Amino acid sequence: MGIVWAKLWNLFGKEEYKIIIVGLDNAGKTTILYQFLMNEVVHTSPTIGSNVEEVRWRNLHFVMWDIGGQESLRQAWSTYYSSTHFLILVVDSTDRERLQVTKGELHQMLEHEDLKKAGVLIYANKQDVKGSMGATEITQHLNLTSIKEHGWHIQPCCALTGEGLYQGLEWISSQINR
Ligand SMILES: Nc1nc2c(ncn2[C@@H]2O[C@H](COP(=O)(O)OP(=O)(O)OP(=O)(O)O)[C@@H](O)[C@H]2O)c(=O)[nH]1
Ligand SMILES: [Mg+2]
Repeated sequence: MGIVWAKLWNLFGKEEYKIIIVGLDNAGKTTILYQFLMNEVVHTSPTIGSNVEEVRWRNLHFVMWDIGGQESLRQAWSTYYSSTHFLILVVDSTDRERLQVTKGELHQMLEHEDLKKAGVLIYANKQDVKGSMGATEITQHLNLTSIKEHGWHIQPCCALTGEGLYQGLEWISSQINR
């Protein structure tokens, strides 16, 4: 009975999945959050602190935390980690110079006790910009193949058009239904 109940509970979207959206400032995190919420591009300014929204998609119910990425705010990221099911790392694919900084932040996060069980979705955002890096290049620079303790997936996207965003959620859904 317990299992049947749990499946029904899931079917009706009662279970909440906590997602934290991190990445350097200007990566497009807030733009992505509000694309999920409203299917539109909102005008953003740099996030100080965080935004949190409930996003329902199919039968899934997500609580998404979009956390400010400026350098001075990054040390506070860890206060958001507890009970996180998925980590979304947003990369500005035009920002070659700071990819090493992102790499450092990512690998440090993955060491954190509270994120031990979290799946990791990397959005290679801003694919609309000519000359932006593709998924293969970003995979290499972030050394994603060294991640063995977490399920991970990289998804190219453009937050302005929404292209690729739901393919990312498809991957999250596949991890939940495994
Ligand atoms: N060309 C292009 N611009 C984008 C894309 N996604 C976001 N932007 C722009 O990038 C800028 C920063 O986007 P935000 O969503 O505010 O970035 P953020 O990651 O939330 O930044 P912080 O809150 O400072 O951490 C805005 O001007 C967005 O319109 C994209 O896919 N393509
Ligand atoms: Mg923001």
